[in-house]
Amino acid sequence: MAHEKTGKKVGGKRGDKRGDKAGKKADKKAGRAERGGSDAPRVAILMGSKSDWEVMRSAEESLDALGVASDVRVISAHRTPERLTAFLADAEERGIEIVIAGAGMSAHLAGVTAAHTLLPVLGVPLAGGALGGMDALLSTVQMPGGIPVATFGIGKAGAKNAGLLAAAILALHDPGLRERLAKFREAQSAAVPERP
Ligand code: RP5
Repeated sequence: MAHEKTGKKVGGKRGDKRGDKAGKKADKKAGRAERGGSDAPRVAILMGSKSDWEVMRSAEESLDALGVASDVRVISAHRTPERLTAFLADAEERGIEIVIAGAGMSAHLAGVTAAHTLLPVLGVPLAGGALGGMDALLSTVQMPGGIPVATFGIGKAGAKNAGLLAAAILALHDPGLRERLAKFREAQSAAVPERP
């Protein structure tokens, strides 16, 4: 279906919401520039449903904080399969180096993504449904040998860490990012009080 192939970005509502979105986008851009990063997305953040965004935005936030731009999409492995293959077909050409995929329930998004790309895939299992995320965790982590998915913890901490690990991988060949990552770790340590 044509609309599956376009893979619109998250949101895209009319009126005030569009204005808000444009403002937030401009803020993120300015923030990344301040931190010495760039606007060209190097990481794709995919999620199976718009309902996953509240959690998956932690991945975007951790990347933004390090000056790494990401391309955020709602793509379901089972509801919009063509959108997934179309997105992955030219992802590398567009500069994407790592894919983060978050999904809930019998979460096959990360596995199917890994089947269609040679890029590293970081899977984030999401809570939801009757089993509280255990279903998604097991679906994501138990990949048969041959097509790897690096799997994170369930929910926000997993999404945040997926963003941070993506940055650490990119930092292997990006000294500026490595420095920002080191500063982030220093600030994180400094923020831990010695006494409660
Ligand atoms: C998965 O099913 C999605 O990743 C989401 O976590 C879950 C429920 O999706 P919705 O019914 O909220 O769209 O595909």
